[in-house]
Amino acid sequence: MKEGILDALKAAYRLNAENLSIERFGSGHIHKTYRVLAGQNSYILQEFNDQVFRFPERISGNHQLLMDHFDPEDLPFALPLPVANRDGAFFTRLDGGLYRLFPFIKGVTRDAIAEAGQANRAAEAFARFVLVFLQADAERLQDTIIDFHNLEKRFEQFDSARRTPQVRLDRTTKKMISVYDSRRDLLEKYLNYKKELPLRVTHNDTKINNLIFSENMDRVNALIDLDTIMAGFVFYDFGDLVRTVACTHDESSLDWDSIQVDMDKYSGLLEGFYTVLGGQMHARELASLPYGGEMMTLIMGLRFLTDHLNGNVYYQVHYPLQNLHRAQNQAALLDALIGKRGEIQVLESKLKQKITR
Ligand code: GN1
Ligand code: MG
Repeated sequence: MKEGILDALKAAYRLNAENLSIERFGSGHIHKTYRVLAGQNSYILQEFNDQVFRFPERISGNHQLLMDHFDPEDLPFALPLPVANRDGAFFTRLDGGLYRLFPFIKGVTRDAIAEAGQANRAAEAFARFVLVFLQADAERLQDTIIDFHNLEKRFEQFDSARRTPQVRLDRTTKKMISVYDSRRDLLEKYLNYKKELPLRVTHNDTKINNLIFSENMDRVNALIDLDTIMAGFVFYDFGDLVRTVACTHDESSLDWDSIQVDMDKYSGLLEGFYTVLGGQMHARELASLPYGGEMMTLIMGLRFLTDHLNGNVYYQVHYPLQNLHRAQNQAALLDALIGKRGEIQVLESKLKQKITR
């Protein structure tokens, strides 16, 4: 954090405290996040990544649109929006960077989850988010990142990165290129769903560390990282949860040879979505959920590999090969998910019977 930022921040948000203290916080890959202590008060400060989010005003516009149509009382957890600065704005330009301040919500975040009950609570929270806005006209939301989950466009970006790689194509990189290349059958499915499913208000970044749980993990206190709320398919939100919860190792693990699907947690997730959204969505939407697990794992792996080929220009990395390793990890998870299609179908039938009974 640059010198002088804290003083500027104090002025911009009229923070009445002698001393501010600040430390890095969380494990997000895009913005730089800090926890700020200002006397008795605690905040989250974010150095906003406007290379990734090129239209910050669209984020505020989307949030405004949703707040106009929805009553926070309808959700059993908080959706923390930024604090307005002394000019009434949600973004503050300080020394060339763009910053936001959020109220600090007490609780814990996790990159992985310990048991199926917690998976179920996480899924119910994300499903409730979709449910609350189900009647909203999702197409009035603006795209805060264009083609964010557009699998076709992500394959095009991958193809273009392959043509002009910024890194040496060693054996592993070549192997990963061919692994991801061979998954275009999932793109065909995507294009079919695109023709038939309705767009909903979706969160689009439902990785598990975007929930704040109570200390003992028995309830969800808040749903965070609201920048990617846009029109999307419900399977995106189910899918990113599968990717980050229903696996035996999280996306940063290097032990990809041991990655398996955790079927108890998977079942907890599916049950959470069925319980909240089962009677509310079209049957085809409900049936598309398992595809989301595969598609979101594929798209993240593809984006990690593309970023590796581009020389790590998008995601924050702790070491040069990290994006390649993330792509290897996601490829293994995708394999494991595809291997579980039969078991997942059995699970779906059971749950369907349960909700129609
Ligand atoms: C990014 O910001 P964070 O870490 O929650 C990314 C997601 C990916 C995720 C992979 C705006 O999310 O799409 O799923 O990393 N967000 C953006 O871990 O690209
Ligand atoms: Mg995050």
